Amino acid sequence: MWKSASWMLLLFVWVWATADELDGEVKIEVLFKPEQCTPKSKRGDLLNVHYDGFLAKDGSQFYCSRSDKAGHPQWFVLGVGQIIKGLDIGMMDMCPGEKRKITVPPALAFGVKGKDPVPPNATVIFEVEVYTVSKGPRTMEAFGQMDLDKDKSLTKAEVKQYLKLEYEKGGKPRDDPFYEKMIGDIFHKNDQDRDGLISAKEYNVFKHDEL
Ligand SMILES: [Ca+2]
Ligand SMILES: [Ca+2]
Repeated sequence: MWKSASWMLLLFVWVWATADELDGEVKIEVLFKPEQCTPKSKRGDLLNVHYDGFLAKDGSQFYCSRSDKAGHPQWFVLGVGQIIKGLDIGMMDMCPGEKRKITVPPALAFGVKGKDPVPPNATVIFEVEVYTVSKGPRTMEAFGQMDLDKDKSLTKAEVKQYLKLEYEKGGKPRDDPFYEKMIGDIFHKNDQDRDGLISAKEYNVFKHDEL
């Protein structure tokens, strides 16, 4: 008797898991892959990307990074929730130059409510092109690179130096006011005790395991 009950339970769990998987599946189609495909993106990396967003139901376009924010490719840290979940999943293991078409179900995109102009419960398709993949600002390796005098805390000057180098590496150097504003934002968010320094503990909010 207990045996058939546990079989029922197994069946139930299996059916439920299958339905959940179908609902939550991110479909990845590689449109272009360079022959030299390194480095591959992973969680915590800083990506520079152009992307277009379309509604699956009629193919209409709802977003184009090429016509937004003066057409600069967008920067974000992969795998930490800065972008919709479906893209955090669908953009793993990508190298600079690679292009993908990523189909994302509503649960991993804009959900039952949608987000203007994306209607409720919409499956969305993103065409993404990766420009650069670099060590994210949230790895302790990056912290070590930024901490020039190795005193285990970051001054504004140290952070600025690092940002400048990163933007120059990405081929998009910026002017001073741009860095000053970014540093203001970074310290506002991270310098929790307001002593004008970012300590290793204040910095390392995503990856506690690396300390
Ligand atoms: Ca320092
Ligand atoms: Ca501090």
